[in-house]
Amino acid sequence: MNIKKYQAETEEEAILQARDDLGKDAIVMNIKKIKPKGIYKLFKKTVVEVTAAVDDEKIYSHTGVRQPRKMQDNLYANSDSMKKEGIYPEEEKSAIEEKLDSLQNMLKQQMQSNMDINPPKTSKNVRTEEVVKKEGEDVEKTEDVVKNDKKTQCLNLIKEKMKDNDVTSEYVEQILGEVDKTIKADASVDNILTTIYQKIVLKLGQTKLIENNPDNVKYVFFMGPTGVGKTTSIAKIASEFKLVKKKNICLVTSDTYRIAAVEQLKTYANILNVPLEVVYNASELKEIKERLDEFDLVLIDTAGRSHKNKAQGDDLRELVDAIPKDERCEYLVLSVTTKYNDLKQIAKAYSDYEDYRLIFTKLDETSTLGNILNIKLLTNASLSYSSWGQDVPNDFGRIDTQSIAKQLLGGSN
Ligand SMILES: Nc1nc2c(ncn2[C@@H]2O[C@H](COP(=O)(O)OP(=O)(O)OP(=O)(O)O)[C@@H](O)[C@H]2O)c(=O)[nH]1
Ligand SMILES: [Mg+2]
Repeated sequence: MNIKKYQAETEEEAILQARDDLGKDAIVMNIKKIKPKGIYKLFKKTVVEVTAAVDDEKIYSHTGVRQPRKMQDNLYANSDSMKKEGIYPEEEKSAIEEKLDSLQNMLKQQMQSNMDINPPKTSKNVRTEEVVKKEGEDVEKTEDVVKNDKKTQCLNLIKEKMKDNDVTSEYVEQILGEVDKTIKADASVDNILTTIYQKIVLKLGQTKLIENNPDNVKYVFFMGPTGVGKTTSIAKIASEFKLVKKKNICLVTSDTYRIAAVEQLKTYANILNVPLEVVYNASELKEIKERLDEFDLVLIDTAGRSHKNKAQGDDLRELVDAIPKDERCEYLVLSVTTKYNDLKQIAKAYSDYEDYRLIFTKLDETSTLGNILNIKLLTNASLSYSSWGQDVPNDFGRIDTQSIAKQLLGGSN
């Protein structure tokens, strides 16, 4: 993992610098504002500092050279001189860091009480268990045992927390296995926790929203199981694009199986004062495409489908293929409350869609968010939006990967 910090006047500029330097796969780990101190307050603006990271393999593919970079190199890539002059030493702690702090304290306390109940082996009892040849060797070994004991205890606690949050054993072992090698035997709890937190944020990856689409991608399909919140998600996105971004949008529904489904979207279309088109099949969508091309964005609702129903799957595929590949994108809407085994089957049913993105709904209905990480790792699809309630147009927004990583490690929301 390679982590660096970038400072600029705006968040966007700092992120651009990070992507320029680390490649397009760089993930934003943290954003904070840094206020200039003392007399400099008068002359210098507050700057935004973005911490970004990328997995080592991704750097190699970006640069094309297998040449590991040192983590501390160029840590403050664009502000070395400012740092040396001490202009920006007063750093505002971001909310996420404060929450990680409280997490660290909690883990430390837990480890301490574990140690009290189950103290690590002392040099004395290790000595009785091992055949010791030299006195010096013995002391060194003993220290290693104690250090490793602490590290193992901490990793075990984190492992438990992740499993409690429904991250599958497979992915817990994978993530901890990957970081284990990089954590020193005498690493502090803070250090271990931060390393794992960063690894999870990296694994959750970059989120991809509709506004990140190229201009020609204006058709957006929403697909997924029944009752997960596809139509509600569309209403929330439509209201953002129409009322906030002032875009010319159109809603389309192909969910003609239920009268109520058309009525539901029609209600939202009326409230937002946007047109609604109803199509019964793929050829009808093709027929009206020329008219739809006039809009900035076309949001297409589809009927909820059981992943076990092949015919429904074929209809959906045909409908999506009615729009050329380079003009559309697909969002698979999933409820985070669905059992992982079922989510796995659902993901399999959509596996022939190469580049879909994931929306997770009903975050308000569960306290364990492991499924988000599980499905992200299973499908490697990009995460996008999440929803945490029924209130349209609120309770909806970009998936906050930092907050999810924190919650998976036992932190509170
Ligand atoms: N608690 C909670 N309820 C939600 C959320 N998103 C949607 N719902 C509710 O879930 C129910 C189903 O939502 P819809 O948007 O109709 O789901 P759908 O996927 O379009 O359903 P079908 O069209 O029948 O497949 C509604 O009662 C929504 O209000 C959420 O994030 N949290
Ligand atoms: Mg619906």
